[in-house]
Amino acid sequence: MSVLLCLVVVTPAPARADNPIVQTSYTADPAPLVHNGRVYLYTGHDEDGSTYFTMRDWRVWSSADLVNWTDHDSPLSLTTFAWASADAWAGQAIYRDGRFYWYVPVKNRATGRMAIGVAVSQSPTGPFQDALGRPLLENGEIDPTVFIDDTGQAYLHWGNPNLWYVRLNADMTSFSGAPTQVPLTAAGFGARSGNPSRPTLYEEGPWVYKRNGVYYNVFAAECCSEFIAYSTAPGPTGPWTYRGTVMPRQGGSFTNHAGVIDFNGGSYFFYHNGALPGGGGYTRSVAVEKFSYHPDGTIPTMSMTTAGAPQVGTLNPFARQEAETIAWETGVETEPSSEGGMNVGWIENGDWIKVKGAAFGNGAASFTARVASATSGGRIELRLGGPDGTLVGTCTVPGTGGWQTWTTVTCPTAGATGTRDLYLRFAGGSGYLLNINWWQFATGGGPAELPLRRASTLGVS
Ligand code: FUB
Repeated sequence: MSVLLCLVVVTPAPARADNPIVQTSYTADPAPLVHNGRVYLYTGHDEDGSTYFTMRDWRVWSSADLVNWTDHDSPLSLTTFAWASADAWAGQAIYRDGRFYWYVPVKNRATGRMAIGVAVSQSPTGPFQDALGRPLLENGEIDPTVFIDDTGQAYLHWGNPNLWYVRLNADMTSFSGAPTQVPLTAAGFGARSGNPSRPTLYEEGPWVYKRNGVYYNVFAAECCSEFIAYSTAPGPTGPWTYRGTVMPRQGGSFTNHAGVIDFNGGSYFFYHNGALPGGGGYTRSVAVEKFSYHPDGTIPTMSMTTAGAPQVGTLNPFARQEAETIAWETGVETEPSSEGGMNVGWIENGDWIKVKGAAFGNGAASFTARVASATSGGRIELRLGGPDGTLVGTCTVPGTGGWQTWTTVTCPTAGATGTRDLYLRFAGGSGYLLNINWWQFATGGGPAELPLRRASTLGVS
């Protein structure tokens, strides 16, 4: 019996899932972009309860560590394109000369056909404007992917059921020459049987990039369900050679869609599945895996996991952190904040937010949060290791008279040392308790008190 008890005590708790990346809404068609030490993740947005690809806007998320993701809301929607009527489907954003260009497929109201639009912004998180006021190009096909070769020449590939490319001009909003069709051969894209109108595995969702002198096209293959496959080429326009499977058919969504980056010395594969509660083919969620290219540059076959990528570094809890920076959550949602950015809301008793790998070092002495409540408030319990983990502090939030009427609360903390997963667990009565905009730990009495402490330390007070 004592041996059994001992085993129970020392058995570590199972690792908590961090995949899919976002739980506050359904996301699809990931397009990651590395910029200034962060990964910006551009996604589509499946409406709750959707029974078709009913998609009206796109979303942006960002992360410095690939596990804690910050919500940047929706800086691009169908309404950005006055000429678009529906179908905010799979796109990709890229940076060039101080601007971010986001290429997306949408339905052209005037023609009823799918067209490619381009939106532009000076910030990776928008807001984005329609760069042209009309489609960049239109041939009824979808899923643009963009890359800039070492020569400076940019290429846009897209297509379903065919595969096309154009050479973009340096302004990124016009192109030279006519759209060119890539020959879909069995050697280039694998053979499909039983479908004479689609003789190769190529289906849609190309992701074209260059790495170590090799051009890659990672694409959704052979609907339905799709798997992810890839081809390589010695040049940006081919000739392509089929290389095999990147990710088999898995995950409860009949589509999949790839995005591939290198970040901080690692390689990462983004995709989508139907893994969230209520998830499926039209309620998808973006997830990520870390992988290593084989020495010859080929891509290993990988499976979907619930663990996701390992954290790159740690999160600094002594720097102000947006409440909408989340590794995992249950019960909460996000919304635009009157103070800028987003806040977390719709918080009820028992809901929680996980922030992974918070580096407390020698210890935190206090916790400060920016909060609001139109009711009588509640409590923020600060726990380590799990939603029921060690309690290191409790902050009481009063009613403030409105969900966007913000005040700052500070409470003492004890026992938060080392690098731990932090859980903000919310407690109180029934109904919605409070909103939270940002939070920050301090080694002393709280951020507001730090200047005073410094002054008294210097003998100035
Ligand atoms: O999200 C709508 C469509 O589903 C995308 O354009 C395709 O790539 C597929 O994922």
